[in-house]
Amino acid sequence: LQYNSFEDPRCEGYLEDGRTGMSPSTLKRAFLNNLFYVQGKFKALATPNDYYMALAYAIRDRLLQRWINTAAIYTAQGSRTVAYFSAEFLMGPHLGNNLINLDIYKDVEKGIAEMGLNLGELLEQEEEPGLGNGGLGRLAACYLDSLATLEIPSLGYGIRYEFGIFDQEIEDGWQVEITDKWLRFGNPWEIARPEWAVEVKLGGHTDHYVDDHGRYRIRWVPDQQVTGIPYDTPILGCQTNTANTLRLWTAEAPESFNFNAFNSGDYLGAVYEKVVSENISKVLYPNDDSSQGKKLRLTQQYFFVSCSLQDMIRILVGQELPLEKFHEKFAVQLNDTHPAIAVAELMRLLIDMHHMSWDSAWSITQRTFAYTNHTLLPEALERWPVELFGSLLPRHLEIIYELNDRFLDEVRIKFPEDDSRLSRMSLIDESGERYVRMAHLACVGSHAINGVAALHTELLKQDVLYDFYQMYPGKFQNKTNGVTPRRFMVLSNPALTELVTSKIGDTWIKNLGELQKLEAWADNPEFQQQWRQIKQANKQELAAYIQKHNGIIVDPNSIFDILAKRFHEYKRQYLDLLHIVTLYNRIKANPDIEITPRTFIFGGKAAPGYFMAKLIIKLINSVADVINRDPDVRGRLKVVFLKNYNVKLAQRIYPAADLSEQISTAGKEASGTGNMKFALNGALTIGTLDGANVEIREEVGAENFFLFGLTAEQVYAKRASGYNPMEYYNSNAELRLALDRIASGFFSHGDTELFKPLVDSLLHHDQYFLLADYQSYIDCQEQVGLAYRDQDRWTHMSILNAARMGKFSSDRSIQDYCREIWKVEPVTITLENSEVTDS
Ligand code: KOT
Repeated sequence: LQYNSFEDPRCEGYLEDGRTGMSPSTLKRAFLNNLFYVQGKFKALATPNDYYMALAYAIRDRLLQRWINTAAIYTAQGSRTVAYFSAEFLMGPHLGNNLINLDIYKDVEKGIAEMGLNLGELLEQEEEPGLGNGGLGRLAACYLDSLATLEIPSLGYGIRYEFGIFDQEIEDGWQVEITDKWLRFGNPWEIARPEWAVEVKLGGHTDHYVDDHGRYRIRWVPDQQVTGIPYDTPILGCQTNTANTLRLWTAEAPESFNFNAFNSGDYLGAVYEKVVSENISKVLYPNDDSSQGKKLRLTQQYFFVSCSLQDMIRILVGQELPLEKFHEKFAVQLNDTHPAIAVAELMRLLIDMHHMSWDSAWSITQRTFAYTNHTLLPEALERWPVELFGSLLPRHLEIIYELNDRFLDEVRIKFPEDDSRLSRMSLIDESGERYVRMAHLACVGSHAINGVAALHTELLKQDVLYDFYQMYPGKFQNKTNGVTPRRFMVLSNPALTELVTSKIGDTWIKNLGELQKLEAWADNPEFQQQWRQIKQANKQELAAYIQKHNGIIVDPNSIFDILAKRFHEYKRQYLDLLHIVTLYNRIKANPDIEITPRTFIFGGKAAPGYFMAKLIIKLINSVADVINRDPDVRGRLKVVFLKNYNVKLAQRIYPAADLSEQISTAGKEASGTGNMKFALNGALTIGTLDGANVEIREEVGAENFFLFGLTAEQVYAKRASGYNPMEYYNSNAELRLALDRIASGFFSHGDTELFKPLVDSLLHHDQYFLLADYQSYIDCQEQVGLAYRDQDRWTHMSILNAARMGKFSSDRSIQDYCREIWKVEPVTITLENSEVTDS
């Protein structure tokens, strides 16, 4: 990283410049200049948002030289580039992260304080860009951070949703959704690039004809056209000059398309067309791990994929490279099947628009794409009714049919006389209504297919993608997820960062494996005490937040037992509730019973149409209302639901957690990444052998992990042999009491109907094996309570958990992708290279 300042010894030889200098005095001047010239305010009139904006622009100025140099050097060198295609990027606020990656957080904090302001309060002003639902979108954001930090040429491509994930309010215990107007006050981090707009066709039909040279050709005659405008955001790496680009597309009506309507005087008709076009990038679909088959959703997917591929061809041509080198210039990662239509779109662009032969186009396509699968849930596997698909993308449907014919021929050769295999593997599901299977398209069109944790990849091979594994064993790889320690430790847990750095230096920030050196301190009484004090202070901060937002007073000496993630039945928030109700029942039956005091904290959103998930939120709030007011449990149990769980709130929660709940049904959670963020901040995990929990436990040691529940294999066996949840209900008195309490109306003012769907679903179906795992979970929680009473032992375990998180840095994940899938190398960015820019 280079600094332009006379005062800073790190920047000998560089010119202090009002726009790029990082000395405290220059930063202060830039801040006040922006307040005046950009916000049009002086201090007496400025709002906190004006101050935030002034600082954001000052920091953006410091990114620009790096950003421009990065682009210039990549262009000059024609660098091989990763394009990460994702319908979601859950970035979280930019300002704090940029201060960390520029390594000027403390200087800026001090400078801001000298002006009588508080940096923390300014950071709070930033509306977070919530352009994702949860794990999948946040993973994309962590990966962009690591790509920049590792100096890998890369672009993130996605959609600039006008409304991101909804804001969650709680009214009478129920979730209420409010639109997320994140762009209301402007977005200082993006720059529109209308000069790179592209056109995207939709609908209509295809024309087969013979051209002037007697060649057979196909032309797509659309009935609608939209314009994609790119908006670029710089993604700065940590302590490096590399600033990569996140390029998000907005849909607009093309200026010329409705010329006829305007000319014929149909003004309102023409404006209506404009509104329809702009709807495409209007709102993020709020479903996590499920797919609804809506046409607008397919339109969004196709829109951003087509914009991005056309943009990449523009870049290639701009570098005077032939189209035959597309796959040498770009490695495209498909973040699940949301962008999988790219396989057919690249074929169309190469064949129809650039007149390439089918075989050449197919070879380039397969060598370009790689596909990451993020889910084992059948309801999340995307399929589109053939009719809907053909009405939007008639040419792509033809291409997919042709691909399918050729692919099924290959299958026939490898597995002769096996019709059922052909119908299982076909790109078209013809078992009933006909569907296009996007996962199959992604598998056929990619040279690499990966799961996101070791167990998940194994289950893909054995089950969901079994036929494809038999067909193409060499394509399958595992890439265990990771998280960025910059946002989820350095930025969010400064006190712990400082303690760690005081012992082992600061190189762990870019080389997380070095945390292992902390093991030497795990039993040092003084270190243990410092570690505990920091956790305690973080818990006090969260307690203050809870008091402010929920009006509930919680005890920072109690176990902070936290479950924070999207609401889904497979994630089993309800199992956590059964534990709470069980403890409550024990206290009611025996008021003197000894129980380690706990604060149960929940956070998470439910998909607006997911009735059961929303009812579970209502049940948590109802149980909280009763327990928090009952004098019998005072000082022992508290239950808190924190509304509107998002990246900002997650950054407050992880540092304050003692216990991380990772309790999904084994075989259902592909990986999980919250599990990694909690452990990195010193929380212990109670969890099943699911997703990345398996690897976390391997790393931290079985003795430092609270394991319970059936294995994935046992779950399958139980399902196969006929699972009867009622047996557990009948034979387990405490379980029966807990369920009866909920059914009885005890938590619902006597209403026995309200929670009936929840109780009935457990007793009669229990798809996710809560009752089968109940006793094991309760017993394990008993062990947690006991362990917490021995604070030295607990602290020892907590230190070892953090110390052994090295594997779960997204830097490690990205290095694995670079080496084993993308075959891409770092490019060093310097600032003094005046050959490429006039700096
Ligand atoms: C959503 C719709 C369709 C297919 C997959 C999803 C999906 C999967 N959304 N989020 N995920 C999560 O992705 C994370 C990152 O890999 C995983 O850690 C997590 O287990 C998935 O549930």
